[in-house]
This record gives sequence, C-alpha cells and structure tokens, in this order.
Amino acid sequence: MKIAFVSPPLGLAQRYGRLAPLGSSMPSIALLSLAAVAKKEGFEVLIIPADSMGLDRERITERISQFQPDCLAITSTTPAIYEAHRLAERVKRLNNKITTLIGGHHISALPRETMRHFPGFDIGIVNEGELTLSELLGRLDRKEPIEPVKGIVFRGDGEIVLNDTREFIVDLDTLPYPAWELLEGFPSSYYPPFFRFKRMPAAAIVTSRGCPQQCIFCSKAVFGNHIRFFGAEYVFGMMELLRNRYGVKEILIEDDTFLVKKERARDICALILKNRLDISWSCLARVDDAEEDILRLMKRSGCWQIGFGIESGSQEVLDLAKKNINLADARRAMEIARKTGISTKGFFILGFPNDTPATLEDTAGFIRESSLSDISVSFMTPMPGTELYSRAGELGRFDDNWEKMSLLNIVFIPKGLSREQLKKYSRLLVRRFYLRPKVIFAYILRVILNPFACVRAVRGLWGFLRECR
Ligand code: B12
Ligand code: SF4
Repeated sequence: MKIAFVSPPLGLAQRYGRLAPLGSSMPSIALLSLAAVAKKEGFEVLIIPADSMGLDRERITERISQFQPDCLAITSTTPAIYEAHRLAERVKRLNNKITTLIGGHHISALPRETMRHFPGFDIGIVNEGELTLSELLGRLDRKEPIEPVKGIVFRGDGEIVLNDTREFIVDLDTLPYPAWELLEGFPSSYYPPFFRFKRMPAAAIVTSRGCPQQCIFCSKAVFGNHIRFFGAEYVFGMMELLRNRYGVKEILIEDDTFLVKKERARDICALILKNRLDISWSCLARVDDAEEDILRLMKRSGCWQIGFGIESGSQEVLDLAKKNINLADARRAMEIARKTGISTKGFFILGFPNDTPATLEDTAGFIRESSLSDISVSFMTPMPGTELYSRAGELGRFDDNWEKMSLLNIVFIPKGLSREQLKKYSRLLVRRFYLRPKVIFAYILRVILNPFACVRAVRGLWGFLRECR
C-alpha cells in the first residue's frame, strides 16, 4: 500500500501576513515521524511538505497523481483545516478510491464537528498519531474493518463514530527517528523563522511531548496535560545524525518547554560536549525553569537563544491566564540568560480576557525595560483545544472562524477593549521595542554576521515598517 503524507498548502502570506519573508518553511515534524513509522511497517511512502515548499493545490495533485497513493494522510492545525479539506476534496475528485486521513490539533480538539463540516475527510486520527496510524494502515491494507481501531473518528452508517481514546506511547524512544531521508531537498531547501538561526542549514526536532501546565490559551488537544520525554541518548542520536549525515549546523528544539526535566537537559548538553558535536541550537523554556548552572552548560554546548513565553506585563493577566509564573521570575530569567551570554526572545499576547488599556501599557512597559533581544507579539486566539475556546463567547466578542485563527487576525475582543485598541497596541509594542538605537544596531550587526539572513531582512523590512505604521 502507498501513502502520501501532506501538509496543507497554507502559504507564508496566510501565516505571517506582511511579515511573510521573515516566516518559517520548516517541514512538519509530525509528518516526518508518521512517515518513518509507515516506512518501518513496510509501506511505500511519499512526503509532500506543501506549506514548506510553497506548492499550490495544483502542483500537489500533480505529485499525487504521479505517485498514485492508496491513502492521503494530511496533518492540520486549525487555520490550515479549510486548505486541508480543499486538498482532500481535490484528491477525491482525482481518484475517489483514495482514503483521506486527517490528523493534528484541529481534528483532535473537535473530532465530530470537523468530520461533520468536512465531508472530504474519510477518517480522523485523534491525539498522538503513530500507534493509531500503524494499526489503521495495517487494517486498511488487509481490508479488515477499521471499527475496532482506538483513537479514530469515522463515518459509520450515516453517523459519525468517535472511538475510545488511545493510550499515549509509554516509551517515546521506541519510535524511529523522523524520516528526513524522505524529504526532497533536505536540509538546504528549508529555512527557520528569521533570527531563529545562527548558521545554516537548519532542522527542527522535538525532544518531549506535552506540557504539565494549564495555560488557558494553549491547546492540550493532542498531548494532554502531562509531559513525556525522549531520552538524552535518543535526542543526541538525532542531533548526531542531522549533523553527520545531513550537514545540519543549526537545531531548533521545538518542545513546548525544554527545561522541565533539568537532569535530562544536562545529559543532552554533556553528550554534545563529550562528542564535540559542532552545532548551534535554540529552545523554548518557562521563565521559572531558568537556572544559572544549566544555562551556562547549555551555552557551552552551543545553545545561543531561548524563547520565553512571558505573554503579558500584568500579573493579574498572567494569573487569570493560569500561566503560573510571576514577573519577577521573568526578569530573573532574562538576567540569568544575559549573564550567561544566551540571547532571549519573549513571546507576548494581546487581548487576554482581562486585558485593558492599562494592562497593555504594562506589557509595553515591561517589554521596553527588558533585556530581550527579540519579541513576538500575537493576538489572543481562543483556538480549539484550549480552555478559553469554550468560554470565549462569554468573555468578549469571539469570531469562531477557524480559517482566521492564525494569531495575526483579531478574532477575540475582550470586554474591556476594542479592535482599534488592540491594533494600536500591537503596533505600539513593536515600534517601542524595535525602533530603539540599541535594538536597531544589534539587528544590523546580526544581519551582517548572518549572510543567510541578509536577503530576507531586506525583503522583510518593508513589511515590518508597514506593520509599525
Ligand atoms: C513547532 C510548532 C510550529 C512550527 C512548525 C514547524 C514545523 N513545520 O513543524 C511553526 C513555527 C512553523 C508553527 C506555526 C504555526 N503554529 Co505551531 N506549533 C508548533 C509546536 C510548538 C510543536 C509542533 C510539533 O511539531 N509537535 C510534535 C508533533 C509530533 O506533534 P503534532 O504535530 O501534534 O503531531 C502528532 C499528532 O497531532 C498526530 N498527527 C498530526 N498530524 C497527523 C496526520 C495524520 C495523518 C495522523 C495519522 C496523525 C497526525 O500525530 C503526530 C505524532 O504523534 C506546537 C505545540 C505542540 N506542542 O504541539 C504548536 C502548535 C501546533 N501551533 C499552533 C499554531 C496556532 C500555529 C500557527 C497558526 C501560528 C502562526 N501564525 O505562526 C502556525 C500554523 C502553521 C500551519 N502550517 O498550520 C497551535 C495549534 C492549535 C490548533 N488548534 O490548531 C499549537 C498546538 C500551539 C498551541 N499550544 O496552541 N508552529
Ligand atoms: S503556554 Fe507554555 S507553559 Fe503554558 S501550557 Fe502551553 S506550553 Fe505549557
């Protein structure tokens, strides 16, 4: 049996708006992991990372008609779900016998609604995918009924059937490494977001799944409320393979929060140092996990940037969002990073349910006084799979339009604010942070030292200036 794994053609402009030249074209980690499992099971596999390769529906269908798969396996977030469905319908028109599978955060958050809304999907895979996919493909291949497969949603006799949830994988190290060997043009054809790399080529990995925190704006649909880890040896093995076989020099660790288990992080750094693996890397962490000794070790092993989800400069806002951090922790984490020579990127959100002009001023003030090297500002988006999704209508004006939920559009306006105010503060924050001599100088220096960033910097500058207006 042949399976084509595809990410929907959600272009950079749809994801990043005017800042498209600064966006990311990294291939989906989910598809790489799932394709590796299908390949191990003996299936013939093709990966089409359409969003990363900038392919439109027509060019994807061309590739699909050449490959002639039995199954089309699509991954999708919420904003990509309409594109995912357009693709599924198009492929069905091409050959009605192709079984279309859909997995990822959106179907996991809203299994029945999604199947009802999108008739072009035959089977939805809910939550973690590898074990379910492997059982499902086996059954489809042997032409056995799929009804007993846990973790799927499908069309029964005129009704949508949602099966029992599948248990999570107990030992993540039993999974094969992501199937980078199946990616056309890997690694040189794929690039990370602007300034999330020091060197090229780059690759993204995950070294854990899930997060034990309960922030009301973060989707828990796939990995639930707990965290599981790949072992340090497994993680180092992936890094070594990327460096030695593919020449990757930059690794983006895309875990929700890399430093939860510090002993493991220490072991990973120790393995990099012991084996003198020449890589630069970055990760995301919670501010309350930042400690000086581990950050020093990370720096020595090649870590140059940590992204912190600080979200707001108002403690009341953080408390209502169940972020479970305080602003003193955030300041302390930035100070430790500065001392250890690791650059920091802060993620902020505007439009929390209790945000007001005063709390947005607090956020602007916090950012301006911080030692952050970079920021990312987005609008509060109550995504399916988050606690906020079901309550958003009571807490403000909520446009439950999945296609618009890219974090760049305003879909939620809390009671204390207006759309104009949110837009105004978004521009103000960015302007106040970036249009400062020290930040401009640091950016010019980074572009000069980073030739890969030059062209994108020039192309992105115009969009950036229009964003600031
Ligand atoms: C890394 C990352 C990115 C990277 C992606 C890099 C890459 N190409 O992989 C970048 C920065 C580009 C990105 C962009 C966006 N992201 Co993002 N991202 C993540 C993050 C942190 C990790 C994703 C990941 O790789 N996980 C590891 C893999 C293995 O897990 P997975 O993707 O869930 O896949 C598993 C299952 O879902 C399932 N599965 C998935 N697809 C399929 C398909 C089939 C056929 C099957 C059988 C199973 C299956 O099996 C997989 C393995 O178990 C998650 C948070 C998280 N913890 O998941 C957010 C997350 C996925 N992103 C999110 C969002 C909102 C976005 C953006 C809209 C934001 C933006 N404007 O930039 C865009 C949308 C991009 C798109 N094309 O749709 C939300 C999605 C919420 C939702 N309801 O959809 C998340 C969950 C963050 C959050 N906590 O709220 N993102
Ligand atoms: S926002 Fe960060 S800390 Fe909060 S639940 Fe999501 S990953 Fe965990």
